Amino acid sequence: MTTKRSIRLTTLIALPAALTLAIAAPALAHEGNNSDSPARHGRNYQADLRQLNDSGASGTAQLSLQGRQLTVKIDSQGLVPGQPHAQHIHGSTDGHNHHCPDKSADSNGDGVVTTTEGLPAYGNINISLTTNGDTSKASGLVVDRMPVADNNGDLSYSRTITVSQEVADHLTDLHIVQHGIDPNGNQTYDFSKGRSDLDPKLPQEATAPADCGMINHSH
Ligand SMILES: [Cu+2]
Repeated sequence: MTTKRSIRLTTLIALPAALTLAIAAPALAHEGNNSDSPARHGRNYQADLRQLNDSGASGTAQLSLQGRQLTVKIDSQGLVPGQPHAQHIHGSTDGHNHHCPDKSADSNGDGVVTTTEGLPAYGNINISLTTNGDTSKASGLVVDRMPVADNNGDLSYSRTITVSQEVADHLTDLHIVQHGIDPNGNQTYDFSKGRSDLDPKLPQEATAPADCGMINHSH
């Protein structure tokens, strides 16, 4: 019994170390780079997050890229207090001209641009900006690994992730979307706007986009 427990504990402790190594390895691979290459110095980007769905949310995302190591820092205000906010980098890296949607994307006219209605404009989830673990599209709605706004509706997020070369090369074709709105102002996600078109177990309020910003070079 004791042996079994200690093995299990060792596995739990060893796992984060293995993950850390896996994340660190690509960075080491860049050490041979020519010192003049942009990847060596890093490149900086910014996205001004503007409200969607009259959410009142706004924010700034600052991104820096070293090789394929992308650091994403987001500071937002006006989000639903105490609630998780799914956030993603949307868009594709194959030359599609995606952009943040406007109200005309509300195709059924119910006053909410849902994630599905916005999809033709902002494209699919490319990266899920989770707080830990997987960052693929598959984690898009894993709300227990998404950042939570504080009691004032402020949200701070910072994480360094390894991205594909395609994403590193096409960051300015992509944009950042934060989700979660509260049209009836009761400070929680409820079903007043129906069920989420993405996952019927979740309220529409939890998955509808709150703000969006295109990723641009910053100087
Ligand atoms: Cu999204």
